[in-house]
Amino acid sequence: MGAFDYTDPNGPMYYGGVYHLFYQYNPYGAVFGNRMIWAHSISYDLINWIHLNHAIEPTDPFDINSCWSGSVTILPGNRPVILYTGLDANNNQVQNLATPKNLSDPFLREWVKFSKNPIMTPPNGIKGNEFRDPTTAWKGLDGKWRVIIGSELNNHGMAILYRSEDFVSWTKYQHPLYISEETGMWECPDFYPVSINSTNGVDTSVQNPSVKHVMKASFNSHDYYVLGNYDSEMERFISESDFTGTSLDLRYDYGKFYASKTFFDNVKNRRILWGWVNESDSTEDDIEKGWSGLQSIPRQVWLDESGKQLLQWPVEEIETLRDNQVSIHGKKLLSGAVFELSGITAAQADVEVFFEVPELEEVEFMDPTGVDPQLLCGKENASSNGKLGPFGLLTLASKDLTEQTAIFFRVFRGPSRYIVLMCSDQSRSSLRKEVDKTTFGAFVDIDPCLEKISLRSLIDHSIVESYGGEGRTCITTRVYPMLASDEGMHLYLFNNGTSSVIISRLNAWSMKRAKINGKESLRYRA
Ligand code: DQQ
Repeated sequence: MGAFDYTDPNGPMYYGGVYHLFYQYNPYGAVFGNRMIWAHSISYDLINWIHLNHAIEPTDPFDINSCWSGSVTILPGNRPVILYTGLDANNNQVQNLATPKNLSDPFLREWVKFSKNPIMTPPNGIKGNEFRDPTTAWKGLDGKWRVIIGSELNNHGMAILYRSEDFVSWTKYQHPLYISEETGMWECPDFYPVSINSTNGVDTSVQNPSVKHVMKASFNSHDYYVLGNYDSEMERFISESDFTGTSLDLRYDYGKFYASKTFFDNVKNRRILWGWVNESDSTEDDIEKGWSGLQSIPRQVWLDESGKQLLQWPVEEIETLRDNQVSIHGKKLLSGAVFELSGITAAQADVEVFFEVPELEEVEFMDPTGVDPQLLCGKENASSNGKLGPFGLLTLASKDLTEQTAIFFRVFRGPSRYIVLMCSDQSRSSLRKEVDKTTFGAFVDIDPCLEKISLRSLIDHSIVESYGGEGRTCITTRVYPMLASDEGMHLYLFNNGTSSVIISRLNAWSMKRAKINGKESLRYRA
């Protein structure tokens, strides 16, 4: 096997009965390199994949130093086009167009670069290395196309807006669609509508009173989003809050998840989100193992009923990998309990559990104002007892628990309501010293008086993707257990709080391996 680096998802789409995913890829090395390309894989079900030849590689003056991130837009007549960032011969970032050579090939194996590339170059006042990552374009009510490009000016991250009648000649609009007050350079922006009263997704061009818009930007190693309204006449996105780059912002994921991108799947009427999950080990480790970087399990994304945040859930197709199942109903986890969930493969599993917390009265008080939940999770880790919590899962654990990745909750009484904290504690995930074991954490917007506290974790050797509160808070982590071999991996439920909690319902499955190029895939074992 050669050495490969996989990073940002690019241009996801559904075309001709096939899901397509392109992604940033270095065919020459295990880590990011100076000739990144667009690799291309296809799938009928978002789970089993076939790798095709690379779609776009550096060949011309307008992309000779790399083909960086971008998006697909499907033009009327079902004609997909790629907009991507090229690093030109002077290492300036420019936007280029490519179209399929043969539209009747559902695999869209070959792509042709437009002869008049580049179609956008860094505008006056914008640095040549701060102009990248075009979004999927949308069509305004006036019939013109719009697209945004990530940039920054005087340390204000922004989305530069371009408009076009024909998708070929683009004019920069007089002002950006959005400028943030607090952030630096924006990478991989995403801008799309979500229904106010339905979990269905909508096409990127939809503009009507039944939608809100999401603006996502990647910076400070995280994917942040704000909700708001798109005023197409004024060409402004009016956000309900601004990006601050702090723990106050909404994020798709409070662990490892970056440079993500959504697309509208018109077959199942849903919007799907892909994100890049990077490594927590060192560059030297990546070179030794010969690869780095994963794509998340694709997630369906929609607006929560409250209108205040998005919800995310693994696409339903992941359930086709479920194998033998274990279930639990109404089991009490006493203070100090560590209960092994046997009967499934702990190294590769899908677990969904609902906790009931009957003893709410005496929980500790916490005023969340100014509290950074990630720091709180680091301080109050999985072994530090509270009243209600920590309780949750010990994943990828060795039999003696020397190695364990704990995903857990704590409940506090706040000034006006209960507060639920969700943590992913990597501090004991591996005996290896050189890996980053930062603990992650975030609040989950649920009231435990009214609903059970749920956790779904997708576990696969070196990755745990966790969904708290039925998709309100997501945390993805990469871990590298040493002691726990496949057979020696264990999965536990635990309660280190002084109060009991009840597992009102648990379903867990061993997961089969997905097929890559028709064969069972390699495991994500580091
Ligand atoms: N990765 C790409 C850039 C993008 C960055 C290069 C984000 O286009 O800004 O591989 O991870």
